[in-house]
Amino acid sequence: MAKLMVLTLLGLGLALFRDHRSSYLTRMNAFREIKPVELPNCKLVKGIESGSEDLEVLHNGLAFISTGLKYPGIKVFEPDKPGKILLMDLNEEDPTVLELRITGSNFDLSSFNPHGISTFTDEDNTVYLLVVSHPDLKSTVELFKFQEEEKTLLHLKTIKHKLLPKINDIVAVGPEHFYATNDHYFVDTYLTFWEMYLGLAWSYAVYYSPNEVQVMASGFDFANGINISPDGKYVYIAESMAHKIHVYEKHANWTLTPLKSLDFDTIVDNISVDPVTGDLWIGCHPNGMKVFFYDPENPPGSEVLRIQNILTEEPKVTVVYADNGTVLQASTTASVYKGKLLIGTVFHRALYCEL
Ligand SMILES: *[C@@H]1O[C@H](CO)[C@@H](O)[C@H](O)[C@H]1NC(C)=O
Ligand SMILES: *[C@@H]1O[C@H](CO)[C@@H](O)[C@H](O)[C@H]1NC(C)=O
Ligand SMILES: *[C@@H]1O[C@H](CO)[C@@H](O)[C@H](O)[C@H]1NC(C)=O
Ligand SMILES: [Ca+2]
Ligand SMILES: [Ca+2]
Repeated sequence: MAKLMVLTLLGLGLALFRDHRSSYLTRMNAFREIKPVELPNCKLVKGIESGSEDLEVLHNGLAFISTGLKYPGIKVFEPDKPGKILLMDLNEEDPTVLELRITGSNFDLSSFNPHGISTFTDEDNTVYLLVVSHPDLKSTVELFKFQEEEKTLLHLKTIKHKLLPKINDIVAVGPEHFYATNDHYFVDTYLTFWEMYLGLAWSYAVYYSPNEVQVMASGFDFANGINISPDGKYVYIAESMAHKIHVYEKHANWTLTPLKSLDFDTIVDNISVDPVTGDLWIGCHPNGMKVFFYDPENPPGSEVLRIQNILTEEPKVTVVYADNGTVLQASTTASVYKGKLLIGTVFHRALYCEL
């Protein structure tokens, strides 16, 4: 309640300042134009037209893709269709997607609204898929067991918590254990708009386990993608509106200590980590205004960054792919598997390219 008061007062105060508008546009990266960077042999993934907000590739080349996100303020091409989880086998020559059937008696498919996803593989090779969902614009984490033979997802449980009010992405560190980002402090669409417009930076990251839930990092201007290094020692968080990637040292008690931050000229979204090299692959929105105020005549572009040697003094950042929206609009995520790159988008297609 105190924060609500502060917000109202701040809103009234700051609305008077013209400067605020310009800082808002800077945070949105509203002036950024795209210089195309192409990759050879790109193919659109058949069967994905309305988004692939997040994807995750298992060690064996099976990729899970979440599609059909409905998020306030963001364009939706198929508002009446519930979201789905798709499976794609990247070992195939010309991979196609297959919808994973969801089983389990207590799961309401009609309100499934999948956002960030993450997997956890147990010692006995059981694959758990954790999916952030927004049924009726609330936030839950849905826990599934992947049944590869049957190509189904068995729903095991729904996780909700007051410290998980507005989840964007998660990274699983156990079957029911994860770090999650809340992209805003408020849940209400009107209040989140003001929170974002004013740049309050009240977004935060949480560690969740069945017996302990704790805020581990806070003060973000839209915390978005979160991921972990292959050795499990470092956690990465994308701060979208500040255009930063933060690196944290992760301790045995799950607390995080800030180590360093990298600045970019783009709105960083989901972070994927190459399990072999440890490189970060980041889906980015070059210009946030074009994502939030969608105009088909002037669509948002896409950009994929690769960061090598992030822990050293001189990380190497490469723009691997960039498009003005003709091919791919609003990229959120990018993952590599055996020399190929799979790129997902908020509400548009998915692209599969050779590197
Ligand atoms: C997005 O982030 C998750 C961490 O929650 C990561 O595991 C996943 O690989 C990322 N998706 C891609 C492919 O960028
Ligand atoms: C967690 O571990 C770190 C590093 O060992 C330590 O500095 C910190 O005090 C611990 N925090 C808690 C809450 O136990
Ligand atoms: C994007 O680039 C393509 C080719 O590079 C060009 O034909 C097209 O007009 C551009 N579109 C926009 C919206 O700038
Ligand atoms: Ca994710
Ligand atoms: Ca995201």
